[in-house]
Amino acid sequence: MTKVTTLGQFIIEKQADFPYAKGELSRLLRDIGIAAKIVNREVNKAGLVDILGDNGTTNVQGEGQKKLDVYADEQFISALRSGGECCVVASEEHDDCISIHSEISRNAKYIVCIDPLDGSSNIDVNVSVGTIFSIYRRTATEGAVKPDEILQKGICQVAAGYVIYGSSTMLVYTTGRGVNGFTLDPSIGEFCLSHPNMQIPRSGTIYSINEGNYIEFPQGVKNYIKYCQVEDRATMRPFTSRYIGSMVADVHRNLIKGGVFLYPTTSSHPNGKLRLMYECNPLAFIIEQAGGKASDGQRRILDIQPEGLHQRTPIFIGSTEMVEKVEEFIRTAEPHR
Ligand code: P6P
Repeated sequence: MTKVTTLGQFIIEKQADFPYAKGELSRLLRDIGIAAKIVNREVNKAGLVDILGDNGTTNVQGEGQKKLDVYADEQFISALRSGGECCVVASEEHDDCISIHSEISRNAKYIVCIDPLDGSSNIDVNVSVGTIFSIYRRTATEGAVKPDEILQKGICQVAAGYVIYGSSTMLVYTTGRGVNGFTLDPSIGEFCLSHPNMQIPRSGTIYSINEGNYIEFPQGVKNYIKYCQVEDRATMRPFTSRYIGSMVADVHRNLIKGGVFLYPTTSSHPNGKLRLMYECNPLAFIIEQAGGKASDGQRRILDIQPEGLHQRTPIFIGSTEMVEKVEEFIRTAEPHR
């Protein structure tokens, strides 16, 4: 009988890694795990209940909100509010940060940035979606949280993770000491350790990009795509193109199999489409902790100083050798004439 380690047991066991830990981060991670199980229940029965389709509202990005977007947002904020370890939540679904004022969270020291349901346009067609979260410690010890406490660089994250609602539901997270994956066992309603110490292959043969935007890409990215398509058995090319359109699913596949996910600038998204604070930074922290790399083409994602809560960035993330090859093509490309 193999030993089953639940997420809760694992978090407590690993708390010993932090000598001064008083359990707040452990409780915060457990609160997120609980909300993930609640959201999973609704995602899994979407189509049977009136929770598919548009909510008839738009978020700060001007994107139409799906009913499940709003539901997931409410569940995570509610779990963080009742858990008492979080003082502010920055969510993709809200223009401004949400202060969590409650008796039990008066001196809470953690800030959570979250994309409650990433890739939600895929919900109605039954394709994997995900939740992405990032956890920072307050830089002040009391009083109202100031904007600069929230706009911290990705290197300041104390934890980050994602939930992928796919053929199975997994929660993958890091606290800066490696990456561990937990699969939800519906028979007991617990996330169980299934992928201990995840490591991304140093290289791979999968590239993941929306080639429909090809004509809008920077020349270096176009050159890299052509490189991927040239036959060269010595370098395992042509590579395989895989694009799900749900960042969590694309990055998760590459974490397991090796590969690179690319979302460059385009004319419709001159600063990139994906958000720094609650998509790129948490996934970059996880991928780096698994031995991979994440950059905007020039800079390490985790070194970018955020200027705004919903700031976007280009991102190239995955197997180190593949990200470095993309950076090389970007660096050496002739300027577009
Ligand atoms: P496109 C989903 O809307 C998302 O934010 C990411 O999950 C995904 O990788 C990307 O946008 C897909 O964007 O422009 O290819 O549809």
